[in-house]
Amino acid sequence: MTELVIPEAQLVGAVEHDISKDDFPIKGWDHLRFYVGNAKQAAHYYSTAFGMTLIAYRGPEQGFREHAEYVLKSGGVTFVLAGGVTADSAATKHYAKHGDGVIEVALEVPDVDDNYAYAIKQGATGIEEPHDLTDANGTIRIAAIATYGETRNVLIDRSKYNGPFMPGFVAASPIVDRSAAIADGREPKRFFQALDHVVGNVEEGKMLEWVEYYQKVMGFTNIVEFVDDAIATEYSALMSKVVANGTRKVKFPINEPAEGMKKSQIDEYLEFYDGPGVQHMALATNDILAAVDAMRAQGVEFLEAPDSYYDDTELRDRIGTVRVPIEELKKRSILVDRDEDGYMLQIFTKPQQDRPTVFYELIERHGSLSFGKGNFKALFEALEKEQGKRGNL
Ligand code: TYF
Ligand code: FE
Repeated sequence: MTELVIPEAQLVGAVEHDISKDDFPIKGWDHLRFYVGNAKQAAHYYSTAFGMTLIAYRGPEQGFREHAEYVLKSGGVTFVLAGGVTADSAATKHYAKHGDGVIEVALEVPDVDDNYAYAIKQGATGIEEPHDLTDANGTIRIAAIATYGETRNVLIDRSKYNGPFMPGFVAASPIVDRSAAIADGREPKRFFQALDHVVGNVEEGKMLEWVEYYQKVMGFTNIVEFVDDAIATEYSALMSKVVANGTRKVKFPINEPAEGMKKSQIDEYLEFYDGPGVQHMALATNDILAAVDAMRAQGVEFLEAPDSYYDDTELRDRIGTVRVPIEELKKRSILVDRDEDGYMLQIFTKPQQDRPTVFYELIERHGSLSFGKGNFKALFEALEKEQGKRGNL
């Protein structure tokens, strides 16, 4: 299988924009750091089921006595899986309260001190002041500010560093050998290439506060989509707004529960995560069909779309022609939506840990810069079906 190479900007719907004039310039995503119950096993899951490659590690062997941390990559996406080695480590405590979850959403910036100073001036809460981390491979400048729940936005300048990840980490070899699966076409080289958006769930009545927070602190703007009142009460009982930086590489949808006929999927998250946090991460892929086939073959569970979603003539009229016959999408439960700029294909996994909290989206954009508004009804009905099975509706 030859990998179709699509420029990252196109994959994630980025637009032409000069960050040098921004108050809070962002080069792009750096990494997502997770606190998990068992990082060794999670690293194996993300290697097999998500096709990611282990590139770096640090733990007790390197003198880090609290955590074992595994760095996995797929194209431009970097995950750091940190597990507690001791009963009172930060990861162990975080896991006890929240289950597996995201602790850091890290952004690469040109000058950490400038970004940090601006954020603090604009009302952000500092968690770590700018400081250097140094080893034989160079220096990283890093700082952290607080966002919703216990989640942090980390700011990183890695322009003076050329080690495998960050000072203290050592290079590591892949956990699994996928070369045979790639050679015989069962798996694409990468299942996904870039991070598209990271969604936060916040408490009822707090969505606008967090939208305004990102507008003030990071100079983000509110883009397109929101879940309007009609959809909110009839199907999903949630409200959602999206903020993005100037290049639109970094997109943060923020959800809050709304009063509806049923208990909101956002309420279920807030209850089981025990507070606000990252709900889903959208992974941009240049071949969603190959990615879904490979992930399903490894046991990843996706939300099912009803057959009626595809048989609807309204769908065919609204969508027009896409790169594959609708039957190919139907076979895999891949959803499709079109806006004024183009179309996109998307699919959602079921929760990826015991608690009904964090999940993933795969997204293949073809010009479309939005979030699948046309799919909200079908998607939210599928989500609520699962919520009902868990007895949480
Ligand atoms: O990120 C988005 O906006 C879409 C749709 O609880 C969505 O992926 C919105 C809210 C939600 C699940 C999916
Ligand atoms: Fe999404």
